[in-house]
Amino acid sequence: MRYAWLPCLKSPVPETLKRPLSVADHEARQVADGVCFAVDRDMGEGYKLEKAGDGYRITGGETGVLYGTYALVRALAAGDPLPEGVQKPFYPLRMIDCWDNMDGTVERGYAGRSLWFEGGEFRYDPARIRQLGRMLASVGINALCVNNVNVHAPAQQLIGWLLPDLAAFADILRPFGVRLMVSVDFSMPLQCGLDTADPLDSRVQAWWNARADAVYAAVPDLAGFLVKADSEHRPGPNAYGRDHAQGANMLARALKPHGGVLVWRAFVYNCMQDWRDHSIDRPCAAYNAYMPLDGRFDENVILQIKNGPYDFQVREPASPLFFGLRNTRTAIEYQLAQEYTGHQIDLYAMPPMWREVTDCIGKEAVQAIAAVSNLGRDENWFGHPFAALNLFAFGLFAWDPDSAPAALIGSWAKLTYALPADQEKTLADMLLGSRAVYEKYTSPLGLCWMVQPGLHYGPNPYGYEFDAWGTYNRADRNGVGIDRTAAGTGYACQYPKELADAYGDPARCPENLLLFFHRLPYTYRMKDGRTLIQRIYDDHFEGCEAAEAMRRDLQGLALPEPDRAEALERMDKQARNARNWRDVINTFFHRFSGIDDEKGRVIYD
Ligand code: GCW
Repeated sequence: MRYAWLPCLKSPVPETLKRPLSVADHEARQVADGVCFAVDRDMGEGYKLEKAGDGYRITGGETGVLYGTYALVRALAAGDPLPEGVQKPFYPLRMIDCWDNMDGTVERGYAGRSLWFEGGEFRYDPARIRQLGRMLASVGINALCVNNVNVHAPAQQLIGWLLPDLAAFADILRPFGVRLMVSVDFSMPLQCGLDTADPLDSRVQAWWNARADAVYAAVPDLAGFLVKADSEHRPGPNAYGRDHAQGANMLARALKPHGGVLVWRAFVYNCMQDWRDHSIDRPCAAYNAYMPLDGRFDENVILQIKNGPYDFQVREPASPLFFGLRNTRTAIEYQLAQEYTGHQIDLYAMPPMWREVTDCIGKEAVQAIAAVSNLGRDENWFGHPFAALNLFAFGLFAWDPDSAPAALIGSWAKLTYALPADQEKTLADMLLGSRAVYEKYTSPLGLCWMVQPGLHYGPNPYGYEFDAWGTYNRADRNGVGIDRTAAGTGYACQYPKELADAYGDPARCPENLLLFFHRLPYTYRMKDGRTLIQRIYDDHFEGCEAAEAMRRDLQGLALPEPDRAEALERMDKQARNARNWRDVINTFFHRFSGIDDEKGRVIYD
C-alpha cells in the first residue's frame, strides 16, 4: 500500500492508538524527538506550533493537536517555516462525499472499487481504513459521507439493521477526527411499513425521530444525513405537494436533539426536458427552486450547492445561489472524482478552479465545503498517482480558502516525490497548467456537454443535443451557444447587477464563458481580433500540442516506480484523447461553419 503524500509516514498506525491525542503523539514521534503537547480543549480544531528547546510544542484542542502534528510534519518535510500564531480552519465542515454503493461499485469512481463496501455489506481491511483516516486527517478533512447520494439497496439499512457495522466503521475513523455522514433515502418510511413519506405527516415525523434516536445511540458523533431529493428520479417531498424546506426541516428536526446537521443537495432540475422546448434552461433551475425558500430552512440545515449551475463541467460560472441566498446556510460542492474532467486518466489539477470560484463569490458566501471523493481501492488510492493532489489540496483549501493554487500544488509535489528542484518545478508547472490544457482540447469558451453520453469521457459534440437532460449547445450553420441574457433565457439576470451586466454583454463577458452566456456567429470577433471559429480551432490545436508537451516533460521526470509507469501509461491515453477531441470538435465546427483554418492545419472531413 502506498501513501499518496508524506512519504515520511509509511509505517502503519498501531492498533492500540484509539484517541486523537495518541495518534498525534505517534505521528509526532516519527518526525521529531522532543515534541510535546498541550491540550487546550477550548481550541477545538485549532492549534499553535512553537519551537520548544530542541523540539517543538503543539498546543491545541484534541483534534487540534492532531492537525498541528500533521502541519508540523508537513513543514519539516518540506523545509517550510512553521505557521505563525493560532491556526484554525475557515470552514467548520470539510467533507468528502463518497458515492460508494454497497455492491462494491463507486458511481463515477475512477480508482477502483469501494474501499469499504463489497457484496452488499461493509467489507474492508481495517488497517487500510486507518490509513485513510490518517490521510484525511493529515489535510484536515473532518467528515466523510459513507454512501452514494443515489441510495441503492441495501444502503437504506445503514440507518437500520446495518447500524452496528456503521458504528464499527465510525470507530476506526473517529481517532482521526473524521465523523461519518450517511446519505438517506427520503422514501424510507414507505419501505418500513408506513403508507406515506409526507414530511408533514406526524407518523412520518415520529418515524424519523425514532430512527435518528437509534442512529445516534449507535454512532453518537454522526455528522448528520445527506439527501438528494426530487433530483434525477430520487424520491422527495414534491411527491406530496411539499416543498424542499418542509422536507429538509422535517429531517433536520429529527437530527437536532443529537447535534446533527441535515445536508440537502440543491441539484434539482428537470431531467425529462424536451430539447425542442427553448423556454426551459437547466442552469436557471436551482435558483428558481431555492430563492423562494431562502430563510425557511432550520438552522441545522445546510443547502449543498454544486459549484456551477450545471453539473461539474470543465468551465461554468459560479452558481448564482451563492450570491442570492442570504438567510440559508450553504455548502459548496466540488467534484474531485474527474467525471467530466478526464476520469483520472487526463491530468486536471483543480485548485485553480476553486480559487476562481472563491474569488468570484467570496469565501464567506458559504459556511461549509464538500467534495465528491476521488478515492477507490486501487493500490495507489486514486487511479492516477497525481490525482492524489486533488484530495490533498482540497483538504488544505477547505482549511484555508486563501491558499494559492501554486503553493498547494508545489507542496504536494515536494511532499510526495523527492525530485531534483528543476524536475519538481516541471511537475508542479505541469499540474498547475493542466486544467487550462484540458479545457483547450475539450469544450471551448464555456460550451458544456460535448462528451460521450453516460460515460463522460471523450468527445461527442451532439451526444447530448437531442436528449432530455437540458444539455444543449444548439450549434448550427449560423453559430453556436445559448443566449442566456435578458433577451434570451434570462439566466444571466440571476446574478447581482454588476455581474449580470458583465455576463450579459458579449464584449465584457469573460471569454472563457462567452458561449455559456451567448449565442454567436462563427465570424464573431474576439478581443484579440481572431474570429470565434478561429479561436475554437486554435484552442484545440494548442491544447493537443500542450498535451504532447506534457508527455515529453513527464518522460524526463525521475519519478519512483510504479508511479512513473502508471503516470506515463495514462499520459499516453491522455495524448490520444486530446487528439481525438481536437479532430472531432474541429471537424464538427468546420462542417457547420464551412470556414477553413486560417493557418491551414489539417481538419479532417
Ligand atoms: O452528474 C451527475 C452524475 C451522477 C450523479 C449526479 C449527482 C450521484 O452523472 O452520476 O449521481 O450528477 O450529482 O447527483
